[in-house]
Amino acid sequence: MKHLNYYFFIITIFVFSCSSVEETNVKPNILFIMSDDHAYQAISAYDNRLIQTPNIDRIANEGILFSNASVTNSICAPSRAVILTGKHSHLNGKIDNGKPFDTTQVTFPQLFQKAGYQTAMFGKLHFGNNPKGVDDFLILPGQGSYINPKFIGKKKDTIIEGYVTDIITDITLNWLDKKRDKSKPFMMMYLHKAPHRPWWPSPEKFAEFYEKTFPEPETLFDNYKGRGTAAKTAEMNILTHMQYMHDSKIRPETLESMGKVLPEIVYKRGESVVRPGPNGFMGPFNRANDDQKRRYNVTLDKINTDFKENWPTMSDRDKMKWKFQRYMQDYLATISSVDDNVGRVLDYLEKNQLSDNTIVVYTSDQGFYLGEHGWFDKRFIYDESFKTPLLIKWPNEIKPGTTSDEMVQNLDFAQTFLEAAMIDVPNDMQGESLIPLLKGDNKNWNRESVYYHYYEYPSVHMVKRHYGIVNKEFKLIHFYYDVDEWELYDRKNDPNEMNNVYNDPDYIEVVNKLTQDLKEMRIKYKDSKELDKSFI
Ligand code: SGN
Ligand code: CA
Repeated sequence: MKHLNYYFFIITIFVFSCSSVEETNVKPNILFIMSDDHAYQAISAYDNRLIQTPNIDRIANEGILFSNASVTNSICAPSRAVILTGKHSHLNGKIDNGKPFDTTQVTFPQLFQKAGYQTAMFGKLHFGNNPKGVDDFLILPGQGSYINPKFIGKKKDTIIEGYVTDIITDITLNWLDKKRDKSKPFMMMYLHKAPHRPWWPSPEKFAEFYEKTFPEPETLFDNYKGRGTAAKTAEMNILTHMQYMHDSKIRPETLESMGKVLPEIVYKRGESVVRPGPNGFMGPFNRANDDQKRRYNVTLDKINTDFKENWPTMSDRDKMKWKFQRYMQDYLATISSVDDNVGRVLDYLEKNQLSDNTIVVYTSDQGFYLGEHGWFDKRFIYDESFKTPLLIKWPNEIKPGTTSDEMVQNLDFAQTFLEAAMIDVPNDMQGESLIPLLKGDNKNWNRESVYYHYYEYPSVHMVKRHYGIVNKEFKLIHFYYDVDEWELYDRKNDPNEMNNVYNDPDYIEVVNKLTQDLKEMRIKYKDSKELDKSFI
C-alpha cells in the first residue's frame, strides 16, 4: 500500500509538471510593437543608407523580415482598426481618421483576454479612451504629445514628465516587471507615437542628428510627369507644403525678422506658413519645461542662424535640399530613440528568460515618404506608403535570418496571433494567418495579390480616394472620386513607380487580367458598394 501511494504520488507530480510545462511553453506571449509612420527605408535591416537600427534589426536577425508587407488603407486610425478587427476598413467602419470606431465590434485583444491571457496596451492608439479587451492601459489622447505627454489611464489620467518614447517604454517595462501575472501568458501592445509629424526628437538626439547629412532619394525632384492628377495635386511636397515653424523648427521671431524674404506658402485647405499651430509656435516645444527648453535651444539656435543666413540666397532646388535634410535629421532622430528603447525591451525579455516563449513583432501603422517623389506623409498605394515594415521573431519556430517577399498585410495580424495562441478565429475576419510563412511552410500560402482602399479626401494632404490590387509584379489603381483615372505600374521594371503604363499596348493583357481580378476581389472582401460620393 505504501508503495502504491508512493507511485500515485510520483505519477501525480509527473502529470502536474507536464501540464504546467505545457501551459507555459505552448501558449506563447505576444509582444506587438508598432510605431507611428515608421518607413521601412528607415530600418537598417531593410535599407542601411539612412540610419542604423541595430535593435529593431535584432528581430529580423533572429526571425523573419517581410519585404512586401503592406497595409489595406495607408492612414493611422484606419490601419489600427484593421489590425484590431482583422477586417477591411469598409467592414469595420473606420475608413478615415475622423469617423468614430465602433467599439461594439470584436477586437483580437478581447479574444486573448477571454482565453486567459493577461493583456495590456501602452502608447498611441489614436482613437477612443477605453480600449476593450485590455486589462491595463495607458494611452495617449489622440495623436498625443512628444514632450511631457498626457496619458489616459484605466483609473485616472496622468501627465508624465519626459520624452514620449522613453516614457512609453518605462511604462511597458514597469508592467512587465511589476504587474505581470506570471501564471498567465501575456499579449502586450507597445505602441510608439514616434516618428509621427512634427518629428520632435529628444534634446540629445536633436543635437546629434542635426550634425548629420543624409543621401537624397533618386526621385526628390520628381515633377510627377508620368503619373495622373492625384500625384500632381497632392499637398505633401517637401518644398511647397512642409511648414517652416511646425516642421523645420524655425522660430516665428526668425521668420518675422526676415520680413518679406520668405515666399508665402498657403495650403489650399487653409494652413498658412506663418500661422502658428494649435499650440502656438512649435507645439511640442511649448510643452517643454525650462530645463528642456534650454537643451532644445542649443540646437534651435544653430538651425535658426543657418536659416536666416542662407535661406534668402537659395534657389528652389537648394531650398528643397535644405528642407529635406532638416526633415531627415528630425525624423531619423526620433527613430533612433525608438530603436534604443526597443533594445531595452528586448534586453528585458532576454534577462528574464521570456525571449524563448515570446513572439515579438515590429511594424508600423503604414509606410511613409522620406523624400521619394518629393514627398512626406503617406496615404497613396504607391510603394513607400503602401508597404510597411514587418519583422517577427519567435525562437524555435522561425528560422533566424529568414526573409519573405510574400504579399502579407496588417489585415493578417489578428489571425496570426490568434492561431499562434491557439484561440479560435471568428469566421468574419478577412485576413490569413501568417503561421505557415513563419514556419517556412510556404506551400501552404497561396495568396497572390492584395486589396487596398483609401478614403480620406478631401482632407489634409489632399490625396484623392482610390482603390487597387497589388501583386509582386504589378499594381493597378483606380482613382474614382472626383476624377476617373486608372494607373498601372510595373513593379519589377519600374520600382520607383514613375511611369503609368495603363495605356501602353504592351500591358493590355495585364490590365485586362488585373481589372477582372480586382472586380472579384472587391466581391470577395465585400467592398462592392457604389464608388461615388454617397459611399461615404
Ligand atoms: C496630422 C498631420 C498630418 C498627418 C495627419 C494624419 N499634420 O494632421 O501631416 O497626415 O495628422 O496622420 S500635423 O500638422 O498635425 O502634424 S496619422 O498618422 O494620424 O494618420
Ligand atoms: Ca500613422
